[in-house]
Amino acid sequence: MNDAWRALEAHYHESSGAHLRDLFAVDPGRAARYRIEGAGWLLDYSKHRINQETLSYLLALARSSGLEERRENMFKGEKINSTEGRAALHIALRAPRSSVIQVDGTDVVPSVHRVLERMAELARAIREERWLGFSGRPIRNIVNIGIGGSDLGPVMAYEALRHYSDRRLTFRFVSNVDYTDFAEAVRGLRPDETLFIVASKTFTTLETMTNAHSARDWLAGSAGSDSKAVARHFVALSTNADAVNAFGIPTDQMYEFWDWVGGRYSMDSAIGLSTMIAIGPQCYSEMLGGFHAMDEHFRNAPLDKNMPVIMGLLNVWYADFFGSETVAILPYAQYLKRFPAYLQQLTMESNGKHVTLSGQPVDYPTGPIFWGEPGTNGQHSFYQLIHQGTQLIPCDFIAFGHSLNPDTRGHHTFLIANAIAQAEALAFGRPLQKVIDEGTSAGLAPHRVLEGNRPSSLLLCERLSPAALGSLVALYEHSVFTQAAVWDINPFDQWGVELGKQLAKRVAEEIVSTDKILQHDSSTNAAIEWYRAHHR
Ligand code: G6Q
Repeated sequence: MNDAWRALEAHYHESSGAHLRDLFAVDPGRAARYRIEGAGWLLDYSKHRINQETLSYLLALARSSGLEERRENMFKGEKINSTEGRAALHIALRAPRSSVIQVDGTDVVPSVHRVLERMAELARAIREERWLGFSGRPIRNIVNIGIGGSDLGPVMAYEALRHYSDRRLTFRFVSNVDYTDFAEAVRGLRPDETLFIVASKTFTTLETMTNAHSARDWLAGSAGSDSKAVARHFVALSTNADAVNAFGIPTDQMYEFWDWVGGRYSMDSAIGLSTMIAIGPQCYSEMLGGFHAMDEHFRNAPLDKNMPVIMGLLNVWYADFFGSETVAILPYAQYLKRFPAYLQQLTMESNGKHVTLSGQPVDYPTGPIFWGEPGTNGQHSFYQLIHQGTQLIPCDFIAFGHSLNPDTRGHHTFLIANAIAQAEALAFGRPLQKVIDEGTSAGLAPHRVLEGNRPSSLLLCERLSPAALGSLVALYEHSVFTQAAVWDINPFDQWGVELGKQLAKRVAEEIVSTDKILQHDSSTNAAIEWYRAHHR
């Protein structure tokens, strides 16, 4: 805890009692003051429990944590993922052809564009019906098999950009090792019209490889044992060429990426192949343009006019000083229905860390829990708790000026009116006197009071275009980075997921070999025995 932290803490104790009603009343220019534009997005953060002093303390904290230097190190390709000895260079995935970004003395930009060109060739071949299945029929169905970072980005992007997709093609996504996921995904599909994309950075992930083998069996059931015929129905997205070959996918059907692309930062690497097939190379390149525009904003805008920096610092403010444990992501756009799930991985796998970069235990809360649902659906379910519950839950409202499906009944206006109104209700509430003045009985009045003073950001954009999605994702990537810098943690590793994987392997072996003596705790032993007895 440094001086900047202590100064912010003192400021919190002095200022946190202020109500947003008063902050707005004394400052008519508040909305204009707390507003940033960049990369096609407008951030209104005036409904946060901050004043100019708060901002200066937060920015001082960011500077004292070395945010600017850390950011430069990321953009320069330094091995900032120190626990894995790797760079974290997702910004190179969307860098223009003319950029030079070096890792270990080699410019990675030409390789990025080479893979993008190969992806575009495949996307065009499928969209122009030149990629044929074993019976000579064109591919109509694309099934992405992957999990975690190799699934959440592709699913989210497909749903988000569905409006731009080639509607002749069917897209399905298989992630869970539960066979049901695979069985339902291929239900009704013709094998000779189906292409499987096996998306796995390591090509060793249990879930993905199990599903990939089931896919091969499913195809072989129709195509027979001719491995060349089967191979025509598989492409791989990976960093592990040997494992891809061993699976039987020819090298020219592998689209590579690199160890400096983290799984949850990979939706715009080769992992985005399904997205590119869906929306076409042109739209995909517009999406990359959106990512890049936000990268430039993050790298160059002054900290106090920097959207990801301000959003990241606000998360720190609530998590560490107000004790908020969660952040709600509330997109008022049905196409963004998987965006909260995507952000859960990006934020929580990145910043759910208990030690600093040097391995010391942190003595302050790190990554809050991210969750959410599209508006207006959430309003009819959990918003009650956000308005009147005992927890303080900062909210991100995301809304667009235009619908991609215009209507004549004013759906979009109702949709956006709700987003705006919810932010207003959260901030200003409904005080007791107003409730009484409205004629509510004394007994009921306390139940109808909304204390307000509940913070939110409003993120606005013209329309949900590929570029808008790219810049939105990059905005959160860099906000996560900002928080990690302040907390002095590594947002690019995920050691916490290892133990469960190892134990699952051991348990699976013990279930199969029933003669093995169980040496876990009594509860784990009992669960294994229960399954051995029931799964016969
Ligand atoms: C993401 C994580 C993790 C990873 C999956 C899939 O940052 O590393 O979610 O993406 O475990 O890994 P593979 O792509 O190697 O199959």
